[in-house]
Amino acid sequence: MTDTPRFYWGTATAAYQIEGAWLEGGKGLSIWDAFAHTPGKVEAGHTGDTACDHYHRFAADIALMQQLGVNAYRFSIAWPRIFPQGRGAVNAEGVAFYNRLIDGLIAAGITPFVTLYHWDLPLSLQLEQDGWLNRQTAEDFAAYARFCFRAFGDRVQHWITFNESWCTAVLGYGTGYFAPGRSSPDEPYIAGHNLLIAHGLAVEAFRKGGFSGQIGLASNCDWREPLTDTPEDKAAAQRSLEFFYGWFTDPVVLGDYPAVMRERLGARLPHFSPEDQARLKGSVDFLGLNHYTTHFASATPPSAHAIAPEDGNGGMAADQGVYLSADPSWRRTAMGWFVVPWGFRKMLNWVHKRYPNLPIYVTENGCANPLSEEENSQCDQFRVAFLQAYLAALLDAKQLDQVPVQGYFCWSLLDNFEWAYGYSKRFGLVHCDFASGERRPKQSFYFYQQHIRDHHEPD
Ligand code: GBH
Repeated sequence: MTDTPRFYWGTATAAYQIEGAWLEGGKGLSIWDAFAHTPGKVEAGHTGDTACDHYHRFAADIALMQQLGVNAYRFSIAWPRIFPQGRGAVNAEGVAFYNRLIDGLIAAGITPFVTLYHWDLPLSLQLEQDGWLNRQTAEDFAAYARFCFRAFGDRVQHWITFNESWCTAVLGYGTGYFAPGRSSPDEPYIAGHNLLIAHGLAVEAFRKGGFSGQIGLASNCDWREPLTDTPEDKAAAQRSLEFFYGWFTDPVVLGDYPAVMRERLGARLPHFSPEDQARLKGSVDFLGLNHYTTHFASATPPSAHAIAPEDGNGGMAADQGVYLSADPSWRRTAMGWFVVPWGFRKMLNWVHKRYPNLPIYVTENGCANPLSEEENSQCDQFRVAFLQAYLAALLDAKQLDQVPVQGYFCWSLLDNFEWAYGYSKRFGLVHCDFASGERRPKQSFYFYQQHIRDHHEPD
């Protein structure tokens, strides 16, 4: 299969957020099944038990993507569908499901980008060995990854090992907002370390196994704009970006954590053995960036409009010695995230400058539309305006700044299970009625369809 460099316009989803069928097809339980079924963890007690029922409706979803005109689709494989207990016996029905999905995409002319881990760790690995706090989980991940390369690698040429390790580490082990719901100052750095080791082991299996194609990570980062142009605030913004994107990207490109993390965290930040380091350095063929918002960063508390560290940052802001704030004139999405398209352009430039020579895929970008507007109609004007502005920023970075961006994946194809927010936040280009499963394209769907037509790059 040849892979000529061309621009990929796609959409993105994740298994637990859309598949449903939580007890079907031989699937084992994941930490998200357990977390969502724990009272008080997810808004309104929502779970991903049925979600968008994509497990049964995937063919209709492929047809929707064909109508949209995307030439790529990023989805994740549910590890517990392949190995219900995390390791050991393979579940053939799970393998068959992803074979049908991948074959259907290829028949529709859509290139699959496969994420191996989008947060749904097999529950048994959590209960038996403390999940990502234990290096054994990294070994188990590598075995699962190797199985997927063998099973699907004849058709899948684009692999993403981990989605947003920052979220797993900080929200899963720092604030406890996400599964497995742990809350500790130090565990995020231990979990993050084992996630990186798992990535290194999987990439080693990929490369030594002689599989063709590209492999990388999808890491999230919000832009940090210095609040003032003092050297202190500029350093604070840079520090914050290194603690955010650099945490998971410096090791896989340069071979170790950013120096500023070592300085500030001391013994709280684990060390890589020489073998791990050798495995990690240069272990990505591309950089994946999930980007949603922007904040100001400063070295001293801002006089106003500060964002409490509880807002998604856990204790990490204190570790960084950074204060976050925002401009009160910035519009906010239904998540409360600020809409700052120029931050996206700066973010892309920062990534390219720190890690030159690597192609970049924007593996996620999108917004939750304010519900009042969306519930009444398909007229998601807010999302249309958001995409218009963020896509313009993307093209500025690509064309004017020469940042080597090779793809953009809009989050998300469908309204879906938005983690701790349940179904209360809608990110889809397509409206999903969760009671009936009915799908209906929104105005933003037609906007993105037209955008893709206007920016099609011939193969
Ligand atoms: C992604 O995470 C996930 O990959 C995806 O599964 C999810 O559905 C989607 O985005 C939408 O949430 O509170 O102002 O400090 C998003 C990562 C990390 C982006 C935290 C916003 C904090 C904003 N998010 N960040 S704030």
